[in-house]
Amino acid sequence: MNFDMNKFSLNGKIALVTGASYGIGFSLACGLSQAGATVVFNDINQELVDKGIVAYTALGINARGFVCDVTDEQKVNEMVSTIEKEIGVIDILVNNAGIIKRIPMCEMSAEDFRKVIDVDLNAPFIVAKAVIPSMIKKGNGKIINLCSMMSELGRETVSAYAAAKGGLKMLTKNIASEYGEFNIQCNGIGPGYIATPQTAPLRELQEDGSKHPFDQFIVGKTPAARWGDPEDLVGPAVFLASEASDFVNGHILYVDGGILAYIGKQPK
Ligand code: NAP
Ligand code: GCO
Repeated sequence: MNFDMNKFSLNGKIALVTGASYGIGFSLACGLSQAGATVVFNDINQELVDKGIVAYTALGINARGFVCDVTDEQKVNEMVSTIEKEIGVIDILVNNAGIIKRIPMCEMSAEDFRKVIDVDLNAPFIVAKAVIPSMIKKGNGKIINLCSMMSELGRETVSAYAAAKGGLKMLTKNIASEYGEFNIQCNGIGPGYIATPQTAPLRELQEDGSKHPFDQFIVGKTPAARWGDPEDLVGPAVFLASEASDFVNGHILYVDGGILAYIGKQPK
């Protein structure tokens, strides 16, 4: 056996990362680019896309950005067909765009609940549906869905997010089941608690300068004893985007510093 290490390379591949002006999406797109891929991203408004372009350019990455709300099926279809015409068929889709609303369930409006489901579950369906036909014609494709600890666990205030991310885990397995025969692999990355703007409210310092109680709670729950960094997700994403993972399908790769393996600190 002589394993070809070039299977980890993304040279010649085109990757679309949704919601990737900053945060996890930005880091993943940078990693895919550093592994050889041409990167395309979208975000919800022009200001964010411009901010993303400046950040990519500063790293020497020539990324093309689109304004596109991933919940809008017509806009998504238009964006995908423009990418296919002007850049090429999308080989790698990373469904990263997501939102969270932290509201106790009985105080949450049905409208807020639907909004979270729309962005975190319906949108990955819409974007995947838009890219799969050309992947089938081309004979290969990789879809990576950003799942969560909440694909497995619940906690106070995140009912809609947990429902969406649990659903996204099953959408991942279903895409793998339905399109695996066309050499399309659909896997999830389940990040642990990662320091990004989305989790900033959980890490704010208290008035007396002490750490937020949730911050201390997460560090205690994580065998690695720290928050994750978006960079921690890059290696797993490059692997799942590359030919090295061609027989990995419908898997959720938890990148959580060990949270899901851990029963919690034992009393002293
Ligand atoms: P983030 O900092 O909030 O970034 C999410 C990005 O998605 C933002 O640029 C956001 O734009 C964009 N977005 C939101 N709604 C959109 C829409 N309808 N269309 C297009 N773009 C949209 O989040 P993050 O922490 O980087 O998380 C990225 C993904 O990883 C999410 O799916 C999240 O649920 C998941 N995740 C995060 C963590 C964590 O600990 N941070 C852990 C597990 C999973 P706006 O700025 O306008 O909202
Ligand atoms: C929360 C957090 C989480 C994380 C992440 C965990 O309020 O509990 O925001 O849900 O962002 O998804 O994996």
